Amino acid sequence: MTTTFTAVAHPNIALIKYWGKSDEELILPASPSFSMTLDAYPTTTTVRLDATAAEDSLSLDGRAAGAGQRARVSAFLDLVRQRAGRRERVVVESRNTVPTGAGLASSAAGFAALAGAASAAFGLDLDLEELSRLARRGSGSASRSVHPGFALWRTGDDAGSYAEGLDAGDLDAALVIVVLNDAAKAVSSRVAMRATAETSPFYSAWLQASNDDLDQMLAAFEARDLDGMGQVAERNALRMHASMLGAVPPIRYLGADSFTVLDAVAALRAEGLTAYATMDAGPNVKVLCPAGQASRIAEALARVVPAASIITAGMGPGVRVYSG
Ligand code: 2P0
Repeated sequence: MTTTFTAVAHPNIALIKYWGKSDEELILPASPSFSMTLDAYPTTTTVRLDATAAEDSLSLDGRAAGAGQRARVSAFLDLVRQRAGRRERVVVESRNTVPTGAGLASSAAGFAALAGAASAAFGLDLDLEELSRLARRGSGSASRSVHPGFALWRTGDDAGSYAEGLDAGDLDAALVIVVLNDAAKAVSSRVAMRATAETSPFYSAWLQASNDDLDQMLAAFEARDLDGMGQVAERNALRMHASMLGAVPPIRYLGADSFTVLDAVAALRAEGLTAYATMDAGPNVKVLCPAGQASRIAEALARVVPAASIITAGMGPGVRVYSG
């Protein structure tokens, strides 16, 4: 029997954000989120069973991972072992092409790939719903990277909270990703969303507004109305950042360059282009646009932030698992 499996997963960018949990241990979101899985920055993770090892080992890009990362991955693997009724330790090797911890969703691709490879290695035959639920326990946003294209991650209890894939039909969408700074962030999303929920007077307003934003996003998505989707996405991202700015102490991921890009995106809209910005737990800006406008938008943004690295991503595949 093969005991080595490899999985490939891609990051996703939320157009309606996940920012806050109703349950920290089960990683249940306080509000629903909606995302696009990218066709860029894949993470490839191999899991090999090692019946003789006393503990799990983890390498990231060829280097042994630190104790904190190893503990987080081992705790996740314990969930898989428990479910499979197995005890073997494993060797995990992961290669990540996205800058880790820079607000570019590295944990989403990472835990989606780990969920795929580990569940296969331990003989679990999970459908996408079950795989999404499992990936969620590693990192909330990973629940969405299981799916290709667009996904909706609903609130619920442990059984009810998973992402479902949505049919994008003939929707024409791309994201121009403006990487202003690829250094790891000072405050992790996990810590920052907890601090926002505990200390920001704007947090309850954020939850209410984001639920309303989702309804409008889904209506625009059903109508294949990219302008409508973009308007809601940009507003939702700014509302998430506004909730963090109200935390004590304030959490500020956006920098001066982020606002320079936001101004440039507004100027492109004034010229008639379909371009809307979204920002996650970092200064980088992702611009939603039709694929046919992406190169013009990327060129315009390169002129205003010449030090940035800019790539364009389209709709990507869901997690794929291979034997070996
Ligand atoms: C999102 N982010 O919806 C939001 C927007 C960052 C900003 O999901 O604690 O790394 O592991 O569940 O998934 C980042 O949060 O947090 C995130 P955990 P995760 O994409």
